Amino acid sequence: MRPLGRRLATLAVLSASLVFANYTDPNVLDACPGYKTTNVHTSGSTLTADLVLAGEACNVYGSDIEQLKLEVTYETNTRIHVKITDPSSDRYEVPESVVPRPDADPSVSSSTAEIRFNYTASPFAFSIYRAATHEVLFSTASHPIIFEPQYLRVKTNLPDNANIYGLGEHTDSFRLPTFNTTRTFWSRDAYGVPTGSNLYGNHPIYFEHRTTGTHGVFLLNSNGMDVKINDTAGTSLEYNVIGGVLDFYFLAGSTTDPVEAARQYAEIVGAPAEVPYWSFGLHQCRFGYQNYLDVANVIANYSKADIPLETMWTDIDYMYKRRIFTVDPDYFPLARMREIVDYLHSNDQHYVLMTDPAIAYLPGGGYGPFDRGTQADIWLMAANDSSPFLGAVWPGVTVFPDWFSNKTQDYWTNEFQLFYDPQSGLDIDGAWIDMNEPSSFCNYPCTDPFEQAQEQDLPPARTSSPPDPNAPMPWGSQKRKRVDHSGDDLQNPLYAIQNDAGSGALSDRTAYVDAKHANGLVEYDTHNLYGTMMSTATHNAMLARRPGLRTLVITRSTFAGAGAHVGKWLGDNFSDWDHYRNSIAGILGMASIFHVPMVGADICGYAENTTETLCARWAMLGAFYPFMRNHNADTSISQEFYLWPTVAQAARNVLDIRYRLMDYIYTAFHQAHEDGTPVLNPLWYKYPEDPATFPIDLQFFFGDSILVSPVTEENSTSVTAYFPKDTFYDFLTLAPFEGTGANMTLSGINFTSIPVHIKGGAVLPLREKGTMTTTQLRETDFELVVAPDASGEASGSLYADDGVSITPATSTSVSFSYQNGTLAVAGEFGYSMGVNVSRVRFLGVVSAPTTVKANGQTVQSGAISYDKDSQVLDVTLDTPFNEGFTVQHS
Ligand code: MIG
Repeated sequence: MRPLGRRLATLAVLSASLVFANYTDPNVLDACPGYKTTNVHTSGSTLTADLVLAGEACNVYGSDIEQLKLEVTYETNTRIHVKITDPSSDRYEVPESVVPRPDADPSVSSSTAEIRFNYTASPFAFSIYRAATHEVLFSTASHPIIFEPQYLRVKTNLPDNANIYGLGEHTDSFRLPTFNTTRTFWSRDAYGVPTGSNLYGNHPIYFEHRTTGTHGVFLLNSNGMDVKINDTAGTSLEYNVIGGVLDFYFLAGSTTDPVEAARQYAEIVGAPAEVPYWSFGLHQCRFGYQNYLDVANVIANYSKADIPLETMWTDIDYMYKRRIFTVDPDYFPLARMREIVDYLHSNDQHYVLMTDPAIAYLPGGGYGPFDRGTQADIWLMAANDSSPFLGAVWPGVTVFPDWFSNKTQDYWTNEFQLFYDPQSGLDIDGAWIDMNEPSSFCNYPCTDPFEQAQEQDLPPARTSSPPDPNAPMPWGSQKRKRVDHSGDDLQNPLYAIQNDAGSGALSDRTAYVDAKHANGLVEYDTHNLYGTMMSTATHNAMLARRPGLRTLVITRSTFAGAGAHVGKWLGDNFSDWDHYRNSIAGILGMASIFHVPMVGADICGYAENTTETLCARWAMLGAFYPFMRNHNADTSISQEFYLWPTVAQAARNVLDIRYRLMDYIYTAFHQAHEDGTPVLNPLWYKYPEDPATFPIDLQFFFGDSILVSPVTEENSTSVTAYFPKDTFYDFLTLAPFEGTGANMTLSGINFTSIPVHIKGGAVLPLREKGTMTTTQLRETDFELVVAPDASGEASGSLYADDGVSITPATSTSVSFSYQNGTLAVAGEFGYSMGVNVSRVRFLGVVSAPTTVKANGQTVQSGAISYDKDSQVLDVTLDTPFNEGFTVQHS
């Protein structure tokens, strides 16, 4: 029988609009027969059954598969795995090598689990509900499952106005709209990161929050898909997937703490990798530094402006004809580049270079990276499987490494060793990987004249002649002064996902869907994994260069699980206020849901020209991105922070705050690595019963307790922000600030300040002051800020280690607790921090103390100061931070 799609296509000649209306008409899909359940077996934690087509096939986008296999496993008390496959064929599944499956706990059964699976036999429909309350979380009732070679459909009913988060990467609101919303999953080079569009990465997980709890649903599938959320005939969420299998993980989350859903998701995709301490410093980058002197001048200028620059970056400009693993001998000569790296390293600064996946196709051209890859036979192959797949990227015509080949890691590691050799090459500290959707400028061979030009092996357009190869470096022979500051139709499946690349075809501007990978895989299925696989390979290559040391790899394209290896930036935004604002939802998605917490947007904006006020505001917002990098497009005006007085001052002010908080956020990253606790929190994670917090995505928590409420409008010096009913403290004055559970307007916020509040209930280990490098910062004393909640209590923790080792020989874990006027500091001090606790600052102290004791001994009055306006009691200690102690005031 001809598939309905084709039949409709014939009709389309008569009435196109009507036919396409039918495609999305839920009634057509809901009228499909679905399956009936037979052969049900249950044992311990599993249920298996056969699903047999329950009526005449509807063949919407291909032929309905007659019989399916259902497998339900209670994997943990909070996780149910529901898998539906076609036993008669070898369908693609996301390889274990890319996303290793989590272990199941054999002691778990359906009677212990917090969520349960229920089904109706005919037509087959299933639901997931909370055991304790019978609240239904997911239900396919009255929406038959459709399973065809290139079309899978599962649809669940949702509560009206459901609070759905996730399903990224996207630039939509953090809480997704529940009407007319399609989230498309298909990696693409998404210049301008438009809203409502598929972007670079794919994370098919959502959390749904209700006042009764938060749960998660993860569909482990890397094929192209549209997830539609609609409110016609009741709110619903529908998966439309063009391949693979239905591989769902349902997470119970929690009825009280939303963060549990995040922790449970980490059990599947892996908790985030720890990053080096230095990577929390400020990063400066741009596309369009013309030559090595430009780069050197930026380094020197940051130093002159007393703005702490931790890491310098260089984009593809350094390459010879934009070929990876080369330097331009005229503009970026190797010897001078090595000098820059040496200078940076001798000043405790760092260097990162870009590496793209696409490799210049230069047979017989003597280009080692191409020749060695050809020799090793590791290229992604064209559909004919006998010649490499060709695209057109920066160096002209290119081939692409196939990360599925078992020889590709060795190849990549070797290329990294050769080019980034500390002795003879460029000793980078981190890697930046771009264009790994993978992106291709045209569907090669290119037809458009502009695209044809890209195909040619041209040197980049340089706007100046080469610099003097022997020019003096701007820092002379001086070391930088340390300033004390801080079978299918792959091309055209009948169900067309809403890909925004080029004309919308799956192969547009990327590897063709019929390109062949090793192990018999095709791009059609694995496309969404390319960036993540390159990430892992790059992470491994960097580890091989510096065994045992953590590394910073920042990628553009990600799939679920990428954060266990690498961090990411949010790609090509614009220098405008919309992108400034929506960056918050972007980082929240990555850090609080997808577990890619080392994330940031291009500060001051990438494309087009920034302005002084936008850049000032963005420098300050960006100081609360976990990954803080100023980056800019080649045709945009320069935007280093020192270029405008206001921006420079804004940067100095906020970097002082960021650096003082560095051990706090480092501790949060360690915690995330241990158990998946997010390093950023949307407000509703902390106030799950307050519906006013559910849509908020212009404020967020940096770590558990730092509430950031940036100014969000151009030219404004005020912000109307929501303050939950709770006790807060102003980060700078430390004075109490009562949230009323309403919007409050903060005004008089000049262009060098940003509202930051401490949530009551926290003890923060802050460095005393910011410094010019993170190395200096680690030699700076701590002060403990005790910010009690309404009941007069507070707690916190500190984790410290050498900041670089994957498995540190020693570490320090300190816990702080405060109640009844007593701060108790206790812990394991295995790692010697070599600094003091200079003082303890008690906030919200309403009257001058009568006595203050440290370790039970009365503290002399000279060491105590109390300010009744700000209600801050300071107790100077100057005690080595290598053992526990108590401080008590009454
Ligand atoms: O086609 O390397 O998103 O950060 O500056 C553009 C040049 C390629 C895109 C990245 C951007 C980078 C640029 N790259």
